[in-house]
Amino acid sequence: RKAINLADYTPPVFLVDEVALDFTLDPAATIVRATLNLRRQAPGPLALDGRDLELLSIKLNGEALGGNRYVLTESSLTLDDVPDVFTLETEVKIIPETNTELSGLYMSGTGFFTQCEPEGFRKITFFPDRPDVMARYKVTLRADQSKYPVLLSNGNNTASGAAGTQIWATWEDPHPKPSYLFALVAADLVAVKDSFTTASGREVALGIWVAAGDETRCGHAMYALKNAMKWDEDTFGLEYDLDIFNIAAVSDFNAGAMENKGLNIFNTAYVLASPATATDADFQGVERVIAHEYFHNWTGDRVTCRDWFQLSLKEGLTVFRDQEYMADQFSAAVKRISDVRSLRATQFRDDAGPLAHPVRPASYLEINNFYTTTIYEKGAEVVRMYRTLIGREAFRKGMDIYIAENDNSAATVEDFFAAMQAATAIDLKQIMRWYEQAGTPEVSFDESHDPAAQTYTLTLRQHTAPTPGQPVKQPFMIPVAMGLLDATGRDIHTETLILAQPEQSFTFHNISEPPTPSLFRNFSAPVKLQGQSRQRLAFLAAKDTDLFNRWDAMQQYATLVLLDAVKAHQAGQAFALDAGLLEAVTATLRDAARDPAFAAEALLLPAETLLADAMSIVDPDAIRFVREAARKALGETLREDFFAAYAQFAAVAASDVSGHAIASRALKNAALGYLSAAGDTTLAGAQFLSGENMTDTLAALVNVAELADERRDDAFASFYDQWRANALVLDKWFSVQARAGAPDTLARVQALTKHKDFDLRNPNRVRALIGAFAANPSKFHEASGAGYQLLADTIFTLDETNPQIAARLTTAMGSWRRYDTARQSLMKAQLERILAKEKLSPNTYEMASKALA
Ligand code: HT7
Ligand code: ZN
Repeated sequence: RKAINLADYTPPVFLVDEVALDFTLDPAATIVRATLNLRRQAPGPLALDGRDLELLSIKLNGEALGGNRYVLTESSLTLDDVPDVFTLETEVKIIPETNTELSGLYMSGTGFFTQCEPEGFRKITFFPDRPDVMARYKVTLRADQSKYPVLLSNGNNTASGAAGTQIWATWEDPHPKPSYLFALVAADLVAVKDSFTTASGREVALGIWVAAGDETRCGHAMYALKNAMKWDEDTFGLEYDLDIFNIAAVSDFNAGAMENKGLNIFNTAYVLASPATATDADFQGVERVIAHEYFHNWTGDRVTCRDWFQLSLKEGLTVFRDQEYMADQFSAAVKRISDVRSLRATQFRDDAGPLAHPVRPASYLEINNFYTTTIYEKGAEVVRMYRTLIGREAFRKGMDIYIAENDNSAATVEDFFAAMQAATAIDLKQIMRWYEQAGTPEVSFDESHDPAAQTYTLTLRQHTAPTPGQPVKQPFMIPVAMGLLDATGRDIHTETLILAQPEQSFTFHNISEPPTPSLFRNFSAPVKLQGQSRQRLAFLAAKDTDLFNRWDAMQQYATLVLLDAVKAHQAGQAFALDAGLLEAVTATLRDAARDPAFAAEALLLPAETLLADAMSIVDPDAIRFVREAARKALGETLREDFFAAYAQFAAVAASDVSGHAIASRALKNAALGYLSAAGDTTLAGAQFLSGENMTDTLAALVNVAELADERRDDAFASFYDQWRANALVLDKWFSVQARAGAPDTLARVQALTKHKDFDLRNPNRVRALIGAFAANPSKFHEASGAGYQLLADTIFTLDETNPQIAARLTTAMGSWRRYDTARQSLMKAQLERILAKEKLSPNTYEMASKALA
């Protein structure tokens, strides 16, 4: 497959105004009849996309066409000689039961489901499968009533009936939409129903459709849906625009969920939650994803993307919106901390490697490979920077303009820029570089204080290292939210500076004493700030008025001391706990009651992957050794305090999922982690046995998993016995084992790939075992290379059934050049083996070849 380039975009030759689809659903032979009303926009032939379709008949304006009137290839149907306005009818056969890619129409557990974004619709019928062709859909579904009693599609159910053993239903969607937002469900499901009254008084019927027995675990999803609907009205003035909103849950799904117009399809992992089966993080995941998909109704569905290069236009904006929603539900600072933690752990790493790409890529081989943290999370940071630069009021005005100007159309990143620019007098031109250039800018600073003039001058410099295909970078427009602190920690000045040049100086007046600058408050730009001394970090960690920067200073401080400890360990020296780290952890712990959710975040040491990113040659064993030694030393030294915190925060009901309860459990389980690291494992064992709440049970199990003895084996055996029938909980059983630091993890994961409950066809299970293992730095990178072999073997097999997931797993070896020569050659050999595979998918080809380039 050849590269698709943004520069080659041309508008569609034909638009489709209306489409009528008629499905006779059968797992082995589904018949799809499509009637397209087409209208010419430009000279040229009609070229329709189509893959894995058996063409049964084709008619133009009612007249059957012979084989000489069209050209059929593996991926297209082209008609040269067609009028400017006409109707095309096609009839195709497809085979849902053999569709293991989970793109298009496929079977899963309870019945038929679709996934059309980005290019799945072409596996259902011949169509101009591109987002700038927006049509009105009328869909009729026919299926065996006993097996598939529920028939759903987009929009409103306008007619239904039965004929013998078959039932049928017609759905009409009044809103024009691109093909990627089409959906159908024909399955044996039950509904949890509710309703929502919009701000203007319209009643919307809400349904969450799940397998029988799962209705009891839909309460949080329904709560989140109604809450998100209200929030979007209150925050952005955006009201839902149909009379029905349905969500259907499916257990085989390549991603988290899909925002199909009026019929969202969800991975069960983001619908089902009860305190006994889902962790607090799962509850928050459900709420976040429900809100995210709902918010797409305006930022994605009503205003969609012109082409897939604009993907971040809907995804970055919608992630920003879900981040803001979640920040409003709980603690804004803690939400920001956890978002930045994950941005640094995933996006920063990608931006520094061979798979780095801009928020708007210029080229791709396979668009499925571009659903990345750069498009989503860095894209959200770009939207946030607009708001930081122009302020909340102008941003809201810009959003109103964006929606009004682009409603019912397919927009570009330039359209979003134009709307924001129209709302402010600040010249935003340079912000476009964030869409065009990959890489994470590094910002350094110098400062000087003039006591006589009472001025303080801050000089900021930015530099961005080359990324593939972009050897030279132009300066970014970087908002620097900052404060100047006096010696007591009081803010004497706050401002948002704009750093737009490679180097810029800012002078502040009436500054009598040398202040301490607190830069990039609340993480005002996705950059790496360099050159902060330990002394300064310790001061900011204790005093900064910005909660995010207090946390960040502590993280940066811990990173510096742990990296020093890694060097000492590599030089054969014994581990010694840094006094400043001990002091900071002690202060956090003793002050935890003030804000337990924040304290729980602050108590977590930087992840192994973050420490790895700061090393020129990554030493995964030394990193793990040192991080564990620090946890053990802190646990031992502060044993009394950790026990006290554990007891203090233990008194919350197992069924309580309020913010207070979640924060208490987080703090208690952070204490449990340190006590377990210090060898106090009885507490974890007891918590595991008494657990009626999955957060507590799993936190205990994570610690027990580190013990390579029968206590661990008994715990996993009993967990398995209790939860074997619950797929989502069993996923946890797999992933805790794959993430463990115990010496035998690799062997256990190898054995688990043969377990009867391991299933390569189920993406959740693959992510739970193989994805989790590939994210376990010291075990995946075991010096023998057996971890790489295990991953590559999985990719090899999986590429034949589900190339999207296979390609995603391949990225785990993307950073191979960062390791020692022995590991480099072992990873490289596996990537080469994958690349040499016969009939390798374009998905995996793109990732493996770019990783090796
Ligand atoms: N917009 C959706 C993306 C998505 C997806 C992409 C590729 C393969 C399967 C997929 N399922 C959903 C989800 C979202 O970002 O909201
Ligand atoms: Zn999305």
